[in-house]
Amino acid sequence: MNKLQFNQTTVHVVKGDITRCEVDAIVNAANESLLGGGGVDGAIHRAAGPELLAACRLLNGCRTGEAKLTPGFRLKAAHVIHTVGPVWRGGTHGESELLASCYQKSLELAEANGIRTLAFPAVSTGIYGYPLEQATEIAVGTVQKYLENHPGSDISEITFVCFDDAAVHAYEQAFE
Ligand code: AR6
Repeated sequence: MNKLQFNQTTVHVVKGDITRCEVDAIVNAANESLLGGGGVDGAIHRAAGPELLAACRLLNGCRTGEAKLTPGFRLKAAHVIHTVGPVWRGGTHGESELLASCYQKSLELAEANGIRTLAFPAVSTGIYGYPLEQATEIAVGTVQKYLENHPGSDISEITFVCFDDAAVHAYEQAFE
């Protein structure tokens, strides 16, 4: 299964490059400095241009599990939601709660800013080492819980954007 429907919101998984998504907001898997890095963070900063770093400098960082908003500058997406996932340290350091918080806070920020279409990367599953299957279960479960708790949500589309087939497969499993 690669698609779920909750009231007026479609949740789906696609393979691709999140920097090319034509959505209201893409989510960045950032670090607490918000001053750029590798992985999807580096790709988003390259695609958005130097204005994004300048905007991020004004935010004074972001704590793990929190989310902050900037414009998208040269991206097709009007906004970037920067969230900071936990570094995987064996699973006994609150990683699952922090990762769930990334999705919850990103959705709340999107809703508060009139964002209707939103794309997430698989936060924490690259450089931060979070096991993929566990991370995608948290991603899908947190989105599902959010939509169940917000039946009037104006968010119409949530896309999980994956760089590779393994991640697509993990989301499809989590959708079952
Ligand atoms: N589009 C979609 N997914 C992508 C893209 C892309 N363009 N590029 C990578 N991914 P990671 P993290 C996938 O490492 O684990 C940075 O240095 C990737 O395959 O980007 O949260 C930050 O500054 C993986 O599945 O983020 C932090 O220091 C997922 O995105 C640190 O890395 C997340 O991988 C954050 O590490």
